[in-house]
Amino acid sequence: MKALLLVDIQNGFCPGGNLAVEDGNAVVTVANHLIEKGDYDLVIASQDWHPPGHGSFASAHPGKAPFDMGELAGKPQVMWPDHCIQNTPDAAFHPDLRTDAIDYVQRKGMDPMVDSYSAFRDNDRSARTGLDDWMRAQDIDTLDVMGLATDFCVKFTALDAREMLPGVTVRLIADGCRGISADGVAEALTALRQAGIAVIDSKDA
Ligand code: VGL
Ligand code: ZN
Repeated sequence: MKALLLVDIQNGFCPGGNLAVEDGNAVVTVANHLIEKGDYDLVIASQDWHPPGHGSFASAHPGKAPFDMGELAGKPQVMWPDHCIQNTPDAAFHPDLRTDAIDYVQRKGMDPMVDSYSAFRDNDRSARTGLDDWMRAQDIDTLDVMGLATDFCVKFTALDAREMLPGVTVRLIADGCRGISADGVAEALTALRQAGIAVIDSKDA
């Protein structure tokens, strides 16, 4: 089975959203094109889904501003603007995304005391979301990952897929991703390649 994993293609990470990624909405066209080409047996989407007052929000830390470094449960944590709060438009998938084609949605980031960039497990690597079990049951041999943001949720989702799904070919669709910082994107691509993840263009998917 060939699967497409769409990471956090939500209003919050698109222009106008609370944690907007430059040109983030451009990934919607790439996702829809891949879906419409029809080569994927399964389409999976992750959704950042935070409770109000989540511990990754700068607003939950007196004296901190968005994008400062801070701490959460004793570990270094980027202080994000309030974003993707459950059941708000910011957390909804981009309205143009072909959500009708999504077979499975994995929400993440619900625990107020730990962030979850990866769709597979929390940043402290303890609590798993269950996506790995679900994927294993589907007999997936190729997993193509794309979405937002390259340097955070896409990176950690793809790295966890590589580590937690041995035997599955994991590929990153580079033109289907946009990132928060240029340096972060360059580092992410290096880390992904080092982990054995092919970085490809959507036309070669
Ligand atoms: C993300 C920061 C905080 C992402 C989610 O989707 O990349 N980044 N929450
Ligand atoms: Zn988040």
